[in-house]
Amino acid sequence: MHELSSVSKQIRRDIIRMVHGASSGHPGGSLGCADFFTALYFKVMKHDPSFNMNATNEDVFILSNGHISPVFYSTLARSGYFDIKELSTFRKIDSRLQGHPATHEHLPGIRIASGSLGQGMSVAIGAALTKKLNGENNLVFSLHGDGELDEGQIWEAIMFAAHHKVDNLISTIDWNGQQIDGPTDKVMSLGNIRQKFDAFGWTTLEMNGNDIDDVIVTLEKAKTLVGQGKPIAIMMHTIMGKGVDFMEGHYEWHGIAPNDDQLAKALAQLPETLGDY
Ligand SMILES: Cc1ncc(C[n+]2csc(CCOP(=O)(O)OP(=O)(O)O)c2C)c(N)n1
Ligand SMILES: [Mg+2]
Repeated sequence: MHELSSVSKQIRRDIIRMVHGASSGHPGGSLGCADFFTALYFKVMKHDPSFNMNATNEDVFILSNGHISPVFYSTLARSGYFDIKELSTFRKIDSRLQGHPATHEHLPGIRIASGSLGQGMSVAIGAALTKKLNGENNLVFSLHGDGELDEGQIWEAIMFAAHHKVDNLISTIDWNGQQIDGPTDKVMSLGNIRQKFDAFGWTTLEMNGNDIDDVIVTLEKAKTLVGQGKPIAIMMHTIMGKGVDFMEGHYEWHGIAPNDDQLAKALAQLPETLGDY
């Protein structure tokens, strides 16, 4: 797994440089999910960087918590969807790398606009049902924030997916316990979300989202559970801001950019492994 850890290190470095370069963006959730994105795009998912919006005969990934666009854009660029140089345009006027992903910009790898929380589960279910209708065996993966679960549409979709046996869908929840204004327990307590997904009729798994080996093993295990009549949810424990000591576990880093001093301190902890953009 040595190679993959150098990918996730570079992605973390890209995230910090992109958000600093724009003086805005969301480093916390992005850093926390860097190992998940690395595992998914560099190991687990069958996908084609030449990119076709129809997504036939390949797996599909839907990012529902669109504010963590820095980790998504870096992963796509590092996987060959577009030139890594374009990462320098993040959040700039006329860039294809908008603060929240948008299909209007035609950035390869972006399949839905997201950022308005709560919608991605419904889209992922629609994509999974489409694959079934077309007789395709490929899978749909999705990612959601834990704070995002405060949205009612999510629970309607979860109920729908169980009823309609959408068993080619693997949805992951970034269970970092933080959201925009504070810890999720303080803003609106979620209780035990694994038990909630169980009660709604899903098959559930749990993993350490900052241990790339565990992420790969758990996602591969999830793949063995498809086709059994139930959608699959993975509760992913992560640390907001993972990889930068002064950001770790602090909701304040949900959506602010590091200043020049903080940039230097952060980059000192994140060595350049694959070459900066
Ligand atoms: C429909 C909707 N309501 C509110 C917001 C504002 N908002 C952006 S991110 C966020 C918190 C999301 O928390 P979580 O999904 O846990 O993300 P994390 O902070 O862990 O990255 C909120 C409330 C939004 N983007 N969309
Ligand atoms: Mg969260």
